[in-house]
Amino acid sequence: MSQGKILKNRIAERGLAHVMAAHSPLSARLAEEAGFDGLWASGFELSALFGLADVSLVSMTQHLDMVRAMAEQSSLPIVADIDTGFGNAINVIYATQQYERAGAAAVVIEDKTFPKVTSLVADGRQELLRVEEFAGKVRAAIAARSDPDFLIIARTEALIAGLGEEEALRRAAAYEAAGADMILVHSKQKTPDEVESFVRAWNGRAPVVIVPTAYPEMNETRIKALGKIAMVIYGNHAVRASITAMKDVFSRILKDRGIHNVDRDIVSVEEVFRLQKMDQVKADEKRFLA
Ligand code: SPV
Ligand code: MG
Repeated sequence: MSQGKILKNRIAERGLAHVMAAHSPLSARLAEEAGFDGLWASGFELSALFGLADVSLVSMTQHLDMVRAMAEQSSLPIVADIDTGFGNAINVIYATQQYERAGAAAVVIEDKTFPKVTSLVADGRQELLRVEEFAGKVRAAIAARSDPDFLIIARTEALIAGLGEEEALRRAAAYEAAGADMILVHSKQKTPDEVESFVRAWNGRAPVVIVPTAYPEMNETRIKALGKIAMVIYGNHAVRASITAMKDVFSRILKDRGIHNVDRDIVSVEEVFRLQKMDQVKADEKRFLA
């Protein structure tokens, strides 16, 4: 069964897919063990991993390599964040083919101009493409996929750009008409109201995807009460959790002048061996090393 079909089935079974951000094969495996339904190959997280701002600096090849590596280590469906599609509709064709081959289940393409500026930053320069041009990119992605279950998710940044609900709805309808399987609507308001209002007003057939980073009170109960939302993406919680943990442990080691206190609070080396599948290496040694 294709990855796209697996993701569609999960949504059909559970009503709502919980998708966790990942920036490495290790974080992908941890998300899978925790029980998430899918992985968000986040551009923000991978940029942060390189110490870079999320402004189209990480190349498609770098992101694609990471998606491939995550697909090798986790069986969860991957929703690939391909930003603007790395250029125009021609770039989108190539990107869609590459991400499908890399083992992703879906791509999310956003209607900003290239190079993009990260969505949640205060006073970010948010420029949107003309609706017709972005609809062409959606059509290009649909035409480029080989598996009809590979999901093309169109993301509108109309609310992020401050253009209001009417413009967000107009864009979502145009992208649905262009063939998008789902509509991701992003918001940086601190409360769920803006997105809740959009979802209530949305009368398209395409399910909605949300990334409630800025409005964390949007929990499963609220999402399910709204209906129409098929997927919730926890957009940057892997990298933020790692930063919290590393900051804490690093500062304690220096404060304690040693590792004696932190040792009991961090995972054991044996746990890392488990995640690295060291048992398999030992078994293979027994079998194959003469
Ligand atoms: C990402 O995680 O890269 C996203 C979500 O696109 S956000 O950073 O909130 O725009
Ligand atoms: Mg992104």
